[in-house]
Amino acid sequence: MQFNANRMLSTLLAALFAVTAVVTVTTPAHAQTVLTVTGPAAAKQGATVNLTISLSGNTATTPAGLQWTLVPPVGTTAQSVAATTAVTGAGKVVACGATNLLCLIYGPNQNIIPNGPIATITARLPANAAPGVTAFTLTGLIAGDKSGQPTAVSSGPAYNLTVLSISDINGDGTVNSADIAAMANQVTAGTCTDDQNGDSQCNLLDVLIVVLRSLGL
Ligand SMILES: [Ca+2]
Ligand SMILES: [Ca+2]
Repeated sequence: MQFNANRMLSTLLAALFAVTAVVTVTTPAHAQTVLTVTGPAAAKQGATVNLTISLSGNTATTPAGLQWTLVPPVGTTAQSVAATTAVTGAGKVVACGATNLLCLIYGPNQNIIPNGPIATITARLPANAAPGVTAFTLTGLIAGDKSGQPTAVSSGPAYNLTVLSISDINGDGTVNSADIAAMANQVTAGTCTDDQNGDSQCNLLDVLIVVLRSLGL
């Protein structure tokens, strides 16, 4: 009986090893080029946000160049675009359209674009952006290898930004008496980080605007 049990155990282990070996052999080993956009979890209406475009899955031969279009919430304007040092170190430059954020990374060489952050885009949210969750997406992706041939590229997980009301002084997602007090404190303390009406100063009028927003008006 003991012999049979040991034999059965040996047989099971052998079968498990065989299955593991098959799985190991048949698992695809190819990498896929993936572009991802990330940024802060939350920002206030009218705020400037820094967005990072990152690459993963490069290989020894691709990508040598990339193209994408960043589609931000309506009304968002791009302030600047910069390649990371990893990209400039590979002899590449980044260029984007002024209005449509169609961007290219290319260079006079066959160097491969490295994994990790590849470009930083600074954008300003519209002052009237609707509070809540809004998405930035990457579309129109094109990748080319060092011979100029197209290669597979896809976009990573969606980047969702929570837009906060400009009157949500403490950034907790609601506008209430705490924000009124915080705005009043900025006036009396002479600090002014949350100017409500765009006149570059904080005074009674800014407090009254926060009061109205707290009332849902
Ligand atoms: Ca608040
Ligand atoms: Ca003001």
